[in-house]
Amino acid sequence: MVLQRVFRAVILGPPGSGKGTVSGRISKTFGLKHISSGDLLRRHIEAKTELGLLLKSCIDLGQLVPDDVMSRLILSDLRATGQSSWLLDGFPRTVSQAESLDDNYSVDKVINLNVPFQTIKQRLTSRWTHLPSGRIYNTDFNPPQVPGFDDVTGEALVQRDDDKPETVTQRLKSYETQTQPVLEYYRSKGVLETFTGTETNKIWPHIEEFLHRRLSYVNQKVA
Ligand code: G5P
Ligand code: MG
Repeated sequence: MVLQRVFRAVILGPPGSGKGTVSGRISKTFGLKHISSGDLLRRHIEAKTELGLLLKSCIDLGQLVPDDVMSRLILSDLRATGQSSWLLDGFPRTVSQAESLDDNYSVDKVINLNVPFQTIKQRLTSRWTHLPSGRIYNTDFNPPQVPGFDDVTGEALVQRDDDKPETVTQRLKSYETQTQPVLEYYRSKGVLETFTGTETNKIWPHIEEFLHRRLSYVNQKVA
């Protein structure tokens, strides 16, 4: 689908709810640029800068990075993408971040993945990631062709340090206290769309249909 107008969306959901997996499908099907806050932070950590060390200390504890640091990083990334359509994955995660985003951009739709916490805990311990691209695998759900190696580049996959069970528990707590209020924030603005389930393959057709309808409406309004 070729978009005739800029379309900007956010994907929300607890850790491990499938935001990265669904974002990959949305960006492939609809051509939105996928911007993941977690991938952005992990690239800073890989670069071993002073900022990277500060970020790692928050992430490894399952705590959120301070709002001012996070908003500055994401907004500068968004400015660099210019006038394109995008899908933000993992940002905003607090009401203060949502307000900074609103001060700079208008968000057309927010996709909320509502997946039970019990389902999530099992998934994260079997996740493998290709850090440079952010490609995600799972030994049960979508295993790589060769165990431990990326399908596209053949490079080694790693397990994220914050996928240890105790850190996952802390991440879920941060989600409940700090991120759930963001759902209410967007609900009151009338842009929130929630998709509930335990399997990405069952949730995905509903999201795809919703975006097809929504994006053809955007194009009709432009024509
Ligand atoms: P991240 O990197 O944004 P989280 O915690 O929000 O991390 P995460 O863990 O990346 O979210 P996800 O993207 O929602 O999860 O899920 P995913 O990777 O697609 O799927 C999880 C696993 O399940 C994968 O292995 C996938 O293959 C598998 N899977 C998917 N669907 C199915 C299915 O149907 N069945 C099965 N069996 N498996 C499936 O943030 C990390 C940290 O960075 C900081 C925080 O410290 C955060 O904890 N951070 C921020 N701090 C402040 N503000 C922000 N805005 C921040 N953003 C990041
Ligand atoms: Mg992710």
